[in-house]
Amino acid sequence: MSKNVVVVGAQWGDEGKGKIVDWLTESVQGVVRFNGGHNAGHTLVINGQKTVLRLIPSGVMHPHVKCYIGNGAVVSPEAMLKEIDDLKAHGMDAEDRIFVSGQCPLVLPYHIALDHARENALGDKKIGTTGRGIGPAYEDKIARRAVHVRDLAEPKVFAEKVRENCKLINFLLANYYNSEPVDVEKMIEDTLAMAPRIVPKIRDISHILNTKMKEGEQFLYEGAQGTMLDIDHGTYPFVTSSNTVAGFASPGSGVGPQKLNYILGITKAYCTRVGSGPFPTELFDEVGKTIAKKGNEFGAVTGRPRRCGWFDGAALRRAVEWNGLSGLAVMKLDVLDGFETVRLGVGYEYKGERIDIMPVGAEEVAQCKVIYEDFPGWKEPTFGITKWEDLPVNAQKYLTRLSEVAGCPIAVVSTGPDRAQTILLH
Ligand code: 2SA
Ligand code: MG
Repeated sequence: MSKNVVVVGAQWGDEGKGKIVDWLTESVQGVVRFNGGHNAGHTLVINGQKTVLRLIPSGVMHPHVKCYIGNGAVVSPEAMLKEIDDLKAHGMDAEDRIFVSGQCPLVLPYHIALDHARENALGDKKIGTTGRGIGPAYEDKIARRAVHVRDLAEPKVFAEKVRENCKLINFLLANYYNSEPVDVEKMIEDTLAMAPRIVPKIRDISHILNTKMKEGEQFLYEGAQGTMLDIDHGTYPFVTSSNTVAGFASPGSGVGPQKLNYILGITKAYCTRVGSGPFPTELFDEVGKTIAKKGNEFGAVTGRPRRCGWFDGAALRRAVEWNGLSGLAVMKLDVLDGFETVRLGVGYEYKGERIDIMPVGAEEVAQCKVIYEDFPGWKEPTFGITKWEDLPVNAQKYLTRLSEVAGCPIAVVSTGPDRAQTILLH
């Protein structure tokens, strides 16, 4: 795969980006996060050991790799340090290889309090957020009142900004949401106590990346969440608060779009979603439960059970367009082993017509009835297979049609959680 690669989730998140980024990291010098925060949960299994990464890029398990958190991400100092300490406790000291843009908005306890209060107030209309304060932190950014990572270097400026923002937030919490206001001075003190470990990590990430690319270094841009959760294009309002599509790797890290050479879309061989919102191929029967169990489909951050369904080709087609995908990595094929029949969504019936691409907007998507093609399943296990020729013929046929419906070639097939359990096609 060529030079600078962007890896994005092509569905609703949890496609297995962590494994692929970790795997591709062998051949790059740095991995860059450009959106989201510690709402992401990227699970890696290396030599049988499981690690969950949230904010730290998934390339961190390779000691030669530098990890960059670009300006498009939001940073909780507490979550960041906890993750670094957890890694250390697992024998991976990455303290000196993690760098953060001073321009990243901070996620502070007041954002978390507001996230919870909003969700509670929405009742059964709730978004199903991860409760990590991500939405409110991006709200501050767009409203031009964000407290940035670089403010941690200026305690006075930091405290003033937080105090000012909390006038409004505490008013809302107490008077509108009927919930506990935040102890502002304690929050300032606790956060500033973490500054001595965060401030030394601040770098001009954009300039570093541009300089190093000129010198011939290669980078991986690691997206968080998935395409259908994109704030602009996803099933709004059931989306996250950042752009999850590949194009955002550019403004989210400060490199020009022409520097991004290959866009790899990660998809499962089936489909999952966590949180509320429409999901046309969702299964409510035993098959869905079997997929959830075999695929161990629980939120890596919150532990919530993920909703499961068949592969949705009409949604993937959209992801191919929105991201400009160069290739697909199809993950967790082995989870489909042993089914009598495997179904593939190839389009929808929508307003009495057949369409082959997902419509835009949550209400529109909710009205879609899926048109399926059925494939005979395969009895032989695909688990751990490393060559396309070794896959059962029925699995090959299923994947070939999946690629055709999505309108994108398959570059990688994953047959197990370990780095080694991977088929590379081109
Ligand atoms: P938020 O917290 O404001 O970003 O939530 C808004 C929506 O975005 C969804 N979202 C996610 N969907 C899948 N995976 C995510 N990360 C964790 C994981 C999720 C977890 O890897 O398993 O542990 O629950 C993630 N992060 C945000 C969220 O479900 C809302 O629909
Ligand atoms: Mg995840």
